[in-house]
Amino acid sequence: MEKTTTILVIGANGQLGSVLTEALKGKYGVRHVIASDLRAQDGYEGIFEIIDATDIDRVQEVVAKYNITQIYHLAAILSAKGEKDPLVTWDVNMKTLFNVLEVSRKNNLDKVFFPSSIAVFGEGASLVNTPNNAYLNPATVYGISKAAGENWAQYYFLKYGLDVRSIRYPGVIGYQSIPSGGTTDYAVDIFHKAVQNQEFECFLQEDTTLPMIFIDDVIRATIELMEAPATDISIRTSYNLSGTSFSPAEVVEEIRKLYPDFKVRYNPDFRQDIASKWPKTIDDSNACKDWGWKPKFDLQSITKIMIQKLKEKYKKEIKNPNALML
Ligand code: NAD
Ligand code: AKB
Repeated sequence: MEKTTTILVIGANGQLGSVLTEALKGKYGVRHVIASDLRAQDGYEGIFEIIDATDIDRVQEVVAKYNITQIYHLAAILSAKGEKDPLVTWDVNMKTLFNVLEVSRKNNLDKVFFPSSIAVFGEGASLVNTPNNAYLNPATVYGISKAAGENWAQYYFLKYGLDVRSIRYPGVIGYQSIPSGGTTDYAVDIFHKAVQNQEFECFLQEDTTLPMIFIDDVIRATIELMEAPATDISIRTSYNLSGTSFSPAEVVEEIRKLYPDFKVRYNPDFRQDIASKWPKTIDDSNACKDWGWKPKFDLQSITKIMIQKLKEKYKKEIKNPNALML
């Protein structure tokens, strides 16, 4: 008899987790997706468990309680925040991953998803059209933890046959929450400032081009990879993934088509050093070939949707000052 797919999402309150959990519930049913994070989510509709993934007993307890068959392990400390306390970042990012891999192996889980990042690359790689197998010499503790994580994912696959799948996400742009702790976060914040008619202070230089992706594309990519036949997965470290690429100056130009008076001040900080060592564009031909990846959103369409959704959000908030984020 076929097992019922039951999914545990770790880090479900975050920028990605909050949207991915809803997409998975739509696909597998509310009773078959267990959301979890360090703290409960206000008003969450569905099953939610508080899990600190550094505690392996707690991960095991929830996996056993719901007969979990797949884990999406999203919990991590991101690039900019990670530099504030490198040892804590290493500890959290690696311990949570090892706990997920060990519990998954011991409980014979069907599949595990572990997101990596463009942060695995550094100056040793060609930063234009960066190939999947480029040399990895990340300069942040976050990037080091993701590069190590990719290799551990492959190790568990080769040694134990655990079906771990991974994508190197670009910077994710979505309207559902305000990200924090990342180097690509400016590309979300800038839209919030534009629709509120506020000046935007950008922590990156205007010509810093980075790979970015719209939230709908990233959720679709994740689910498409996880649903691909195992025989199609030729990369067991992590897949490069491309959405689009742009600089702050290019987003500003696009926003000014709708808000001609939008003002920006450039005030680069330590995040500029991080961004300068990341790719500008990504070669994702392996993802295209293996599981048919094709992005749908470019800067123009992202700008249109972000502005429209955020305008609706702020209008709702003015009508009801107690309204929650979308
Ligand atoms: P986020 O910071 O918004 O969310 C991470 C969540 O993990 C938070 O809700 C946090 O409370 C939770 N968490 C942290 N420590 C935990 C622990 N010990 N146990 C349980 N939960 C814990 O991050 P995000 O942007 O949603 O990113 C999700 C994943 O995708 C991360 O692994 C990140 O590295 C990766 N990623 C994100 C981006 C991006 O642009 N957002 C890009 C590349 C990769
Ligand atoms: C960050 O900026 O840290 C993340 C990422 C690209 O991994 N958005």
